Amino acid sequence: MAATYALGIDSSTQSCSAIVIEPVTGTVVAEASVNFGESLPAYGSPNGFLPDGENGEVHSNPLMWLDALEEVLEALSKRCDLGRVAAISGAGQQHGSVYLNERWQRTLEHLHTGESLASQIAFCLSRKTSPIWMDTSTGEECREIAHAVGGNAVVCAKSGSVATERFTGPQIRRFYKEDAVTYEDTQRIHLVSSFLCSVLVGADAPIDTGDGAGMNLLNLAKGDWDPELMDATAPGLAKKLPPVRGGDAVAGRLALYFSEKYGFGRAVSVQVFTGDNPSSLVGMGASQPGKVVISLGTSDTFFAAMPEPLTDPAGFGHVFGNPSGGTMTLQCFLNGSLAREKVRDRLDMDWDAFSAALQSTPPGNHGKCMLPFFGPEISPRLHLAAPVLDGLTWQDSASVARACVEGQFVNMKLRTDWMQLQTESIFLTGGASKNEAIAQIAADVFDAPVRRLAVSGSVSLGAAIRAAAGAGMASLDELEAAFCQPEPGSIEPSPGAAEVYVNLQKRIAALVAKAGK
Ligand code: XUL
Repeated sequence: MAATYALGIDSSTQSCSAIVIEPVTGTVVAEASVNFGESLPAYGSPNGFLPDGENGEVHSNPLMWLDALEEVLEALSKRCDLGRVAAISGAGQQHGSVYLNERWQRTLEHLHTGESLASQIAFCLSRKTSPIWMDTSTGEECREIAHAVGGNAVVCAKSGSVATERFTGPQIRRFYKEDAVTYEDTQRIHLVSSFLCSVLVGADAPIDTGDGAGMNLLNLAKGDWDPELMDATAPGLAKKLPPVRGGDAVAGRLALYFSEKYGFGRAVSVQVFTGDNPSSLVGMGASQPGKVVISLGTSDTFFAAMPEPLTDPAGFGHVFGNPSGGTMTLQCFLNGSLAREKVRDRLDMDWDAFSAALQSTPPGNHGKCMLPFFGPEISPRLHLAAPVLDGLTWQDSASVARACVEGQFVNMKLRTDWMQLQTESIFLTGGASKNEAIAQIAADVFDAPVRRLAVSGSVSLGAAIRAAAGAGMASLDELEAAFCQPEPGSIEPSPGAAEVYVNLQKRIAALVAKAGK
């Protein structure tokens, strides 16, 4: 049988998922997912990371990611003929790092099916656990890195983001300061994405510009490591980092281990892996400028392909490489679903009542508004004990519900204006995107039609699409047309809403300025 399939892998915070697509027929052949907490309880990580980290530390065991990868491939091999896979790519949760010793390269070259990947790679870890994106322990290291290069404006202009706690550079610096001897013994530092890609090709894989930009180490304009940022981070770092490549680079051929164990062919091309957000951009069909993706999850994220490589003068947003070329932007809002849920609970409503409240109140809410932050927020950086209500009391429940959602989207609009995007349509995804009333407010605030995608796993789909496009199985446009179609119908902005929200933007900006004093 001809090799007509492409495989995409997504190693995320809580699970490893994969999808096999057949570009020529536009079909999804098979899918599988393994939840770390449920399927691999021995790792003691019910939510995908080791609980009870101190001082903001959040770590995971990288061997768990390997065991999950094997379980996913095992499940897929029972659902389809993996011998028909021609190309593979993947994505990892961003920012997380894996520390490897001098045995790494040799072990990769000699992977054998007599033992699992995890038991062979275990001896290669110089640091047993990996800090992941939820880790906030590096405030001091961020300040030190920024100071060393002349301030955060310099870090941002070079790397696309100010020194950021969860980013890999500050995490590496903290490790170096805490344990200089083990840092010295570390020969290679990989991201989650490049670690898994290396294992698949049985050789050290590059880091792509999409995921590499989440490290505060990559010079975005040059597409390569920045010597000054590396020096500010830790000594001898240049030797410990793999090379950087664009998202279209091929990392190598799939290692024999996988052919022997799971039935893959002998000539499978593996394209360099990327971060989960860059991969999702592709999976959502938004890799060209014009479409904006808003993902409403535990935290809300806003991302889009960028026409120009700008950076956020306020220092809250990020710029990453776009796996399809150029750059993409990402802005993360901590107060997403958790804030909506807190308001709903305080109003003693279920989601139906919450939606009815949104529908019974007009755009602009008669001037009643809210800064809907419970605890820390990173866009903008504020730490409020409770939301700020303006012209509103908690008794006015329908208006409170609207003020919460309007406050979130208006803040999102304010925080993303620096991107200078010409938004033709907004693609809404994530749990809350199904809520019609919430989607309507997004359309009104951004004055753009909102569409929703049928895609569930946009990260793994993006990886499969990249693999297929990279191997020349179809063009990116053809793949997006076949696999990334929005659900029929769009939600149009309400007439006159745009003017109302211009005023609300001024009010919310004033509340933010006051709260920041
Ligand atoms: C992005 C970020 C998260 C992780 C995990 O900057 O920290 O979205 O990529 O999904």
